[in-house]
Amino acid sequence: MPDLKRFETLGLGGIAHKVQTGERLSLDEGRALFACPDPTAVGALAHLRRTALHGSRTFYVVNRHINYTNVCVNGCAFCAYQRSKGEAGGFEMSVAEAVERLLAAPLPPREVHIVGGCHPDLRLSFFVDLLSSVQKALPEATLKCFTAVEIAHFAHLEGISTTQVLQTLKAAGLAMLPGGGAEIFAPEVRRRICPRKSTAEEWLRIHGEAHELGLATNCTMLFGHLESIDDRLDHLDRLRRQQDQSLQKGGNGFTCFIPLPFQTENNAIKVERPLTGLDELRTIAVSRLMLDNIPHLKAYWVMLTVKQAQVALFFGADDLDGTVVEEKIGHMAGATSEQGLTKAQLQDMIRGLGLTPIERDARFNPVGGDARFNPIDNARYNPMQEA
Ligand code: V47
Ligand code: SF4
Repeated sequence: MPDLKRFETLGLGGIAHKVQTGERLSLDEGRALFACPDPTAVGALAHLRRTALHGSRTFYVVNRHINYTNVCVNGCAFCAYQRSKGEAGGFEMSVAEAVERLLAAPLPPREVHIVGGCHPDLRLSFFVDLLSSVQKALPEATLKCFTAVEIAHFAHLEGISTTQVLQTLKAAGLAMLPGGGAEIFAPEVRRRICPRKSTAEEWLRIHGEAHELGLATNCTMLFGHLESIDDRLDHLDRLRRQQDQSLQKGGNGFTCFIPLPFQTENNAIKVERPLTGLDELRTIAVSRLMLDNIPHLKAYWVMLTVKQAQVALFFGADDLDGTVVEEKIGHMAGATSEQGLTKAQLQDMIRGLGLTPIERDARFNPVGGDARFNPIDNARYNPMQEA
């Protein structure tokens, strides 16, 4: 039973009541959570919500990231990964090389995560070939590839609609879009950090189109750069409104939200006050509480560090992501985490926290020996109604 007195003393009594009944929190209530002097109380509320949704279950996936090029026409100010065409350090990976790397992964990946820069010359036929070759080489894997920003770029290069691009890629094996490219939706900040990238409206529209076509998608928020607390709340609110719309239309929706703390190295943004560990945890917790219609929240250890990701599992997160194997975007911007983790490391880490590891596929269906857990029963479990 939650200690309601503790939340009342902090002025969070009304919010605690809503968290118990599953009622939607307002933006003002989000502000109160960010302003609360005790971040551990905010974390405790988020943990109640996480536990109501998933019990002690903590998901992980055997996956492999492939970054096929770092050549990009967008030049976002926060990006340490991007190079211009012809610039030293730029690279393009061939289809054969991508397949070779995937086949060389220590375990066959169940989720293949492919993203890259917006390359001026790579045409849609290249990506169709890439998807069908990967699917042929790894028939069991779910292909989670290309951010909405890349989809918009392909459509621009081909002179066709983003829906047509999605249909073409779906026919070649695409099952999911990853959540990248959302950054922060507030137009004034977006103009300063990624002026050439798709707008918020475009990003959300493309995810809505993907949902209607039966593709699942993830969503992200890049935080800790030039945005305000209100910008973060606006971002979360736009995501949950898009999710309402997608679900009302009967399509798929966002499966998982990934909060991405800004990595400060090798890029053009100078932050006045870098994020503290508690800022990161509070933002994760508020996200869990505001995003009442998105089932999963990822503690992405690559950006958080492994230790902070473990704490995040008690601040609202229920997923540790995966083995990853090789990651460039965060590490080139100064992420100090490992390059990859083994399945045994992920399991031991989760068990060591007293939580229950569940191996999942890209859509969060339990797999292997863990397939006996029924995700629907799981969602009904509510410890707040037990006492
Ligand atoms: O869109 C770029 C971010 C994202 C920096 O969907 C940075 O399952 C922090 O979206 N500091 C790509 N972040 C990563 C991403 C992702 C990762 C894992 C899983 C999933 C998923 C999605 O990385 C970009 C951008 O927002 N990024 N530079 C930086 N300096
Ligand atoms: Fe290009 Fe993505 Fe980097 Fe922006 S974040 S410059 S779109 S690779």
